[in-house]
Amino acid sequence: MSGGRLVVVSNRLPLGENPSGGLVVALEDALKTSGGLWIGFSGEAAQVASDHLVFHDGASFGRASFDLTQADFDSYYLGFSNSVLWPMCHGRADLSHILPEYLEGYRRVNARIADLMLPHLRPDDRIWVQDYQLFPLAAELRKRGVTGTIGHFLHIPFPGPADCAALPNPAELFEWLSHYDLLGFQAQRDLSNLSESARQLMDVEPLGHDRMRLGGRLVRLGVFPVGIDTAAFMQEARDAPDEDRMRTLTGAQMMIGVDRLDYSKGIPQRFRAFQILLENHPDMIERIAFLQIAPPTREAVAAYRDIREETEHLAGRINGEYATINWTPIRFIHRSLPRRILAGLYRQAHIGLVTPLADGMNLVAKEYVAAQNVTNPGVLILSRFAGAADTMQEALVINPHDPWELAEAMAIAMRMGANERRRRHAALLRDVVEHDVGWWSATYLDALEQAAAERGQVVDV
Ligand code: ADQ
Repeated sequence: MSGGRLVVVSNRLPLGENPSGGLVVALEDALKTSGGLWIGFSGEAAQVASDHLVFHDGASFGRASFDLTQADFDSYYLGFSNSVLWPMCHGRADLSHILPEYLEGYRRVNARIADLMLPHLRPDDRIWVQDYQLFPLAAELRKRGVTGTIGHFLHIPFPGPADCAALPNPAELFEWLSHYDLLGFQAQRDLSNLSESARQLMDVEPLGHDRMRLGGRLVRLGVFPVGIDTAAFMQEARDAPDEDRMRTLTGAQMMIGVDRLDYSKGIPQRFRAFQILLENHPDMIERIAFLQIAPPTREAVAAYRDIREETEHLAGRINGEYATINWTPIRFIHRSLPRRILAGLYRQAHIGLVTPLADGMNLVAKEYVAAQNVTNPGVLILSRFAGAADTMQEALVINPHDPWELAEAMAIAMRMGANERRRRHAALLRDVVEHDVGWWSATYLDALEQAAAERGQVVDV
């Protein structure tokens, strides 16, 4: 990068071991290679919000954290971020919960983060803001006199016009976005949603396919599909405990799902499809074992407690109905596992099941592919609604709302011959290797550099 230092800001600063959020995994890898300062929430609730950032050693780049009071955490994070923005961005306005104090808390926390950052910023910093919790940050920094380059990357889908219109004050979202020099998205779908929402709600026409004039400012737009640290993950999987020994522990071919327990991930839908598989293909009984790993998140939000109850209930019912003395159809683990163990489980699973109803990208799809043994790879079943489906067409791409189609895909995957599995896997692996997390951050930062060079130019509409 030809400009100054890279400053990354994200909701959560990774301080602990074994982080399970995709954003954390992706950014940690990206920052290792680019150097710079990473600012984020410490994870600590404070009695009184402190007036300075706390710096942490022990990483190959600078890390600085802020705390939040419980009230701020409740309104900014659980409230506006995860009870309003998350459901709207995932097409679930029906699960949103709008309260005026959520929006106030969201604005207040973003303003405070800008205050805390200000003394540590240099004029030539390139600031890269991550995700939906921090949409207003650029506007707050601009108010405080920051004129340097600021980019944003959205890890989740951008809402179309109907979901944007369901936000409490949709015009404010576009005002927040207008202060960035570059807006990055996971998939073309998101960029199109932004253009369409701006056109319908704000009467704004895009300028070609990659820029837009918002509030009198020029904003560049781009698609940058996030990847994983592919080489490291492949190595991790090769070093995992040997496959034959693990196989005897399960006795059947394994199908694996790995997700945060979130209503966007389509877990009940895949349980129902699995039940249809067992019903329609009795030869699969005792031959397929479904392992679902899903650590609960955001349990203070009611919709997340509901999804936990629903999935536990379904798994219990299916197990009660189909289990034999020697075999349990679904094993459901509510814990985060170390990456090394996860890599080994992916490698021995004959089917990787990634069936979100909406998903920015989905890194599990890429991890599953990277972990396979190339001479005897497993089959990826992938929802067409994951951003990953744009580039991973050699998976069995399915509609997760249709349990019959999904059950058939499971049966096809169980029976797929080694030649076809190898052909599909080779194509998928090529994409995951070429477009890894290093490629993602380098491509984004190049575009941010170009945006920096173009700043100040007046564009006539
Ligand atoms: P997430 O919604 O968290 O991320 P995802 O992309 O699947 O979804 O990433 C999850 C990550 O957490 C993966 O690396 C996975 O291995 C890990 N993980 C999940 N369950 C785990 C468990 N039980 N134990 C250990 N690790 C676990 C958001 C967006 C996605 C987008 C990412 C990155 O919602 O669409 O792909 O950010 O941009």
